[in-house]
Amino acid sequence: MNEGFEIRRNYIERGLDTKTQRQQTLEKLKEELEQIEQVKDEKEQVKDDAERPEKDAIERHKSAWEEVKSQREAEREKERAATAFSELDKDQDGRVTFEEILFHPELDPDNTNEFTPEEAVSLLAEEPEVFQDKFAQFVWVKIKDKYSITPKTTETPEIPEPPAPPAPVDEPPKTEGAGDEVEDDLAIDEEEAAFEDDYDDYDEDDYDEPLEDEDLEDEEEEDDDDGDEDIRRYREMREKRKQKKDQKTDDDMPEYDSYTKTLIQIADDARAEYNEVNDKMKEIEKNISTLEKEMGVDLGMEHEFLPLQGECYEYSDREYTYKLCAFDKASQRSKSGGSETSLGKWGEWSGPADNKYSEMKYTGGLKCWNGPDRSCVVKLKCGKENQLMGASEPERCVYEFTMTTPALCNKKIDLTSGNMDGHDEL
Ligand code: MAN
Repeated sequence: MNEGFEIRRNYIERGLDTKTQRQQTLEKLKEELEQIEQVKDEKEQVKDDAERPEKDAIERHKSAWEEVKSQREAEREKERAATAFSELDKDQDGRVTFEEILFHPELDPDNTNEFTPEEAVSLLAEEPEVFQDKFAQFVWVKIKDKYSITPKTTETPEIPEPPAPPAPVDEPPKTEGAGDEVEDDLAIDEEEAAFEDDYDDYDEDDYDEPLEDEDLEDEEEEDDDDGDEDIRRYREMREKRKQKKDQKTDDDMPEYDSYTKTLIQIADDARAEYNEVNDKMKEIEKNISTLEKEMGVDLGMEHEFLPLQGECYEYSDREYTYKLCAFDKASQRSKSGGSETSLGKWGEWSGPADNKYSEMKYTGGLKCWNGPDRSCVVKLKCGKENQLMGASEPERCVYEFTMTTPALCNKKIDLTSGNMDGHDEL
């Protein structure tokens, strides 16, 4: 008791010191917060001011690009109409007649087997024949979705060849020609699809690292290793596809002009500065909230429980290891493994009115099956060390820890007289 009494004195000193320190730190943090809030507001203003012209310039660039694209599309549409006109105009007399339209049964408006002259006339804007201008203006839009080019020699309709079956995966890779881009793409698609069908189980990521030269040599020697060969070809395909994606085509938006780029750069800088200050501010707010939480805990009349705050203590019986993190949480872990079971979070001092600091209560732990949320009471008594002395479960899911702490040693014995000379430090 006497040793504990001395330690308690020290605890009180530390407790009061820390209390003052915390108050000072909190004040400083609050000042910093006020200042940084101001800086943040300023940076936000600068950022907003930079983002407005940036947004306008980007929108201008984009809408100019949209304009170009739609003009190009209109051009292409005109070309398509001209090509169709020339193909439809079988006798090349500069007019498309309803008789010529009848060569295209796919244009039948009601998709019946019978494509009548009346129906053909209706497609030609109710005329028996149209010139190119009128065709482009009124007719093309009505037929373009259904129209399909047929071979010029229609006397004996040709039966189209059935499409070639997809290339089997163990065929040698096709040599790349200066062929049509679309066809090329389709070939990659087909080959890739065939590969993926056969090699569903491969995890692409497993094969992402670049092949060493050695590996390639090995592959050449060990021809029987089809799997590796396929993987290499699959990678080649992906690489080809990637290169295609990276190439800029006429359909990609052109780079921003230098004026817009400058505005974006200015706005980027303003955003970066704003974010930096904003992050700092959040950090300060977090520190304030942690500190306020710590300061919100009742650490005894003289702050004598402060040295326990943030410390954890353990006690093991045959089945479980119990843990108390003072003013934070209590838990239980089975010795045979498994995860920690929460027995409650710091709640309140729950001792009797004349000895309030002799008992702590932790509540709201993991729900007990068919029972209450787990909770834990910690019975404290004077001892020269902070130590968990026991743990029990007097009722199912209601736990009781016993603990010694010098923080409760508020009496001193006169060793000569045996008198309890101590009294509350107060
Ligand atoms: C676990 C432990 C015990 C508790 C039971 C209730 O086994 O938390 O302490 O009694 O659950 O089901």
